[in-house]
Amino acid sequence: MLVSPHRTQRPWQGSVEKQASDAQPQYDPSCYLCPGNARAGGVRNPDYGSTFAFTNDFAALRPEVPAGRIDQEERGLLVSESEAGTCRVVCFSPRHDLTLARMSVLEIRTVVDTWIEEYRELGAQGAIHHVQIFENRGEMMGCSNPHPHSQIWANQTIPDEPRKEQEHQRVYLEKHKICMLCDYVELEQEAGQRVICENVFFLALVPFWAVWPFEVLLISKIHLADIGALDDSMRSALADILKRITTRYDNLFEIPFPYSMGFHQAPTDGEAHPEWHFHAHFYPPLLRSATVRKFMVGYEMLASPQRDLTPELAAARLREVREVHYLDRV
Ligand code: H2U
Repeated sequence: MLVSPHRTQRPWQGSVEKQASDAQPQYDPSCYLCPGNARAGGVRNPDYGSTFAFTNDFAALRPEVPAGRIDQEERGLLVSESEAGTCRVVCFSPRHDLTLARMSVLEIRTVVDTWIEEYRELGAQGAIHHVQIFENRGEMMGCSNPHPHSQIWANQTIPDEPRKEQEHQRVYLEKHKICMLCDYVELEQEAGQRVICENVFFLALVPFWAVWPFEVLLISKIHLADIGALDDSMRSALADILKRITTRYDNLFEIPFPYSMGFHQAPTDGEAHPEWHFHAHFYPPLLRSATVRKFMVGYEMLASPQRDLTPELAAARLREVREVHYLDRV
């Protein structure tokens, strides 16, 4: 990771994103996620009153895929394998105009409960070994609809990013006889300069290794392998910290802040995973303002990631904004 904070002083005549769309209505008759509306393919959403989960009509993963492996000319160069799984969509609220930042902690708690139900139900299926819960927020991140929602992709094999994390956590545990993220939480709490906010069970910080300018790592302070291990008060604590992080993000540039976020946790492969420590990553694209994003191009694509402001400065910026949403201020 190359850190070069002086780079933000360079003049910017490059791309300027358009501001996120204007305020949304509470109900949009043309939205395929609003209660009572028809989705593509004709299925009609129920008149739901809190969260609503359904199988993605355009699922990238399907359960009925037969097992298969092709190694062209048996040279080990062009190898393809089939992958079974399923994709779900979780609507956070019937309200089209809300976001996590504008929902109450109690409402977010129902989202946490739904994620846990989904994680458990999907993970209990023998052919599903990994459950990825994530949210793409904002047009800049390719989100197709402003209605508050997340996705879940559940499949047979552990995908690349969690597999790399699993491997590093396993090696660290073997070497140091302590969980890597338990160690890291302690170090960051002592240091303090990368911490953004915390509650009894969770710590939000800009990680030392952050690639994106305002990247955030949300870590459970207690050693837990997965979201299913959260008890009643931890679930509420997760809802609380999610609201606080997303509110701080929105307040930074006073816009609905775009990001991709997702949970990383133990796979559902029936094995013991003492190395896994439950956490979430937030990857927002913005750098200088509401309209100037960080481009991961050139050196970043071909050599190594480079960041334009230090993680300590990013944490200070996120720490100094308030936890009252700019739209809720009187
Ligand atoms: P994104 O906005 O993050 O793309 O999520 C919306 C998902 O909703 C997307 O994966 C699905 C898309 O496939 N979808 C349906 O399942 N049914 C529809 O009628 C439209 C969109």
